[in-house]
Amino acid sequence: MGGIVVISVLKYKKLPVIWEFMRTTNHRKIGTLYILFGFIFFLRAGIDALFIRSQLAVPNNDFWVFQFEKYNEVFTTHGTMMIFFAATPMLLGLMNIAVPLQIGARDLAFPFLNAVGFWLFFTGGMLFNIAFFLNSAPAIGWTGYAPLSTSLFTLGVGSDFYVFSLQISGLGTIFTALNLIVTIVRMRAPGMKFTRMPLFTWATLITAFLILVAFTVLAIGLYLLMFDRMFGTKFFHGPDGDPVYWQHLFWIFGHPEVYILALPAFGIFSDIISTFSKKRVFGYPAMVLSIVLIGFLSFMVWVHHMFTVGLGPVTNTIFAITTMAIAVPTGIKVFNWLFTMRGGVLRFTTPMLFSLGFIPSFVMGGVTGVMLSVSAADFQFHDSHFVVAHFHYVIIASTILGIFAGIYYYYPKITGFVLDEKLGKWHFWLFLIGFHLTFFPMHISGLNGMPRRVYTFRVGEGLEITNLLSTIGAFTMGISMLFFFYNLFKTHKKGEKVGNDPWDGRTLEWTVGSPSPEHTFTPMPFVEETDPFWYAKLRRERIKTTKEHRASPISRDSILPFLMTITLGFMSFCMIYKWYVPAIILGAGVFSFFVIRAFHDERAEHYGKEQTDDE
Ligand code: HEM
Ligand SMILES: [Cu+2]
Repeated sequence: MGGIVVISVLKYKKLPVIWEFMRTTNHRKIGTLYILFGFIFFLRAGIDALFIRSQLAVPNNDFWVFQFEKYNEVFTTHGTMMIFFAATPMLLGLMNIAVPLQIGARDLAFPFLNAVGFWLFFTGGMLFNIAFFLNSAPAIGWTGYAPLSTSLFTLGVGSDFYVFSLQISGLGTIFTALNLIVTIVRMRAPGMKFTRMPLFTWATLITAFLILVAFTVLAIGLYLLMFDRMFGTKFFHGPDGDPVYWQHLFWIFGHPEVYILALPAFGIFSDIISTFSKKRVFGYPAMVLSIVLIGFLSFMVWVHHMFTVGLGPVTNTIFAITTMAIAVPTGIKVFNWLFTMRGGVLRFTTPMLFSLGFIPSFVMGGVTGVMLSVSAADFQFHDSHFVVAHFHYVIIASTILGIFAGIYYYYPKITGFVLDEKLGKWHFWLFLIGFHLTFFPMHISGLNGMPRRVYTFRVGEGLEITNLLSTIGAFTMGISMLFFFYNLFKTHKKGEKVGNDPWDGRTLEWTVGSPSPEHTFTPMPFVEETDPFWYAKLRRERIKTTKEHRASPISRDSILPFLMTITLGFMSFCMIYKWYVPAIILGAGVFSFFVIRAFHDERAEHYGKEQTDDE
């Protein structure tokens, strides 16, 4: 993969473009980078999934090297990469691209910080991937359960790679969340009240708050684990430590994390379903309220991951009830999506198909979720493939279908091209069919006793057919991705650019050029209702604008974010191998970049000009 990139870069002499993207602080370009690298990591984790499924295709299988300890490494890499380095960043990318445009802002509130956030994710992702090439991939599951993850049981550096790469990329995620909160609260166009904000922006706002709390808890957990592993503390093992403490910290982060993945997708679906039904979203206040409620409840349910730990029936019952409660706001949203389509003028474009595929698939994941929330029943389901089926139904139906819907929908805003619809439909149908074929049989394997995280099964356990079907389904999903690649290739080859508004959109992002220019919204739009662009078009008017000026963020190129984070990456690498002297030197380097930044403002030469016009 890297080789192909390097060769094509050298061949087409794209070095100036790379240099440009390394220094950019523009929200569209950073969003593009997020999606690009998130996607590369998605492929890597997807290939891991195919290795897992190849090993599990038939009983007593001995596929290449992917058994025993290697199997542990593969599913750990798969899970960790999918959650932290594929799903989360691709969503952050879509937010970066769409949110400023949806609210009529020029950029995120802190463009420099935005670049730092992206490069932290990039550095974390690279660090995690390097482990594989040093034959030190972590093998502790994406949950890093103690005491397995402590130095008592994993002596090698694999678990340290897990700790440091998640710590670094998590920091970037926190920065970006802060940035999004300030942007949405402070940078909205005049008249865009909270009650007029598009739902993707609403979902982003709530998600950003979840990130702020959840990723902070993760950071604390990872620090403690780092101390346990490197400096001999005993938070999670030994007579005074407790592995259950890790589980609490991890799941206080981990459960909200699944909503950090789901809520933005809900927002994307709401906007898309409304656009392609030519109707306002049904029950806007209920939609917003249910996002808020889901966000709040997501912090009240973490113990449903720990029903079998032995916290007692009272605790289990309380958390069973709070878990079931989440079904209520989720159900409200499902009905509102259906009512939005009712009586609408439907257009079955690719983004719409991905949104429609989401609804029944997600409901199926929700149903098994309610089953799992019954704490007594969970003793049967726990750590079986039933759980694997459940969470893939939820995550893939919401996050992954949402990301694809978002990529097809916003592709014109990113590149100026609309992706080919016919190939898009092939991609959608093969992906959806492959998805159900992979994961539906896993419910049955799970109920038949197939444990999670175990690399094989025997003949005559009633697991042969379901596993074979799952493997065929997984490869069908793999094949569907080839249609996506061909689509990218063909679309760019054909090279037909589109105008501002290829989908007949409703919100402000469709009033600016495709791809979105670096300087938008001068003069500033003035918003008087939800879906302002749509109603302006109905009245055959232009969007109202205002002469007033308002301080707006200025994005200016700077290589500092890249240097800071790469140095931090090298420092972490030295820490992992306990090379403390170079680590301290590199740490001083990171600090000095902060000092340079404090005394140097890349926007300096621009001050005073900003109010003029064309900029
Ligand atoms: C694209 C097709 C995918 C396939 C075929 C697939 C397959 C699998 C399988 C078979 C396992 C169980 C491994 C085991 O317990 O031994 C697994 C685990 C997991 N998958 Fe996926 N998966 C896919 C996509 C995803 C996506 C998109 C995400 C999240 C965004 C994801 C997140 C996870 C997580 C968190 C685990 C748990 C890993 C662990 O136990 O440490 N997967 N996957
Ligand atoms: Cu949960």
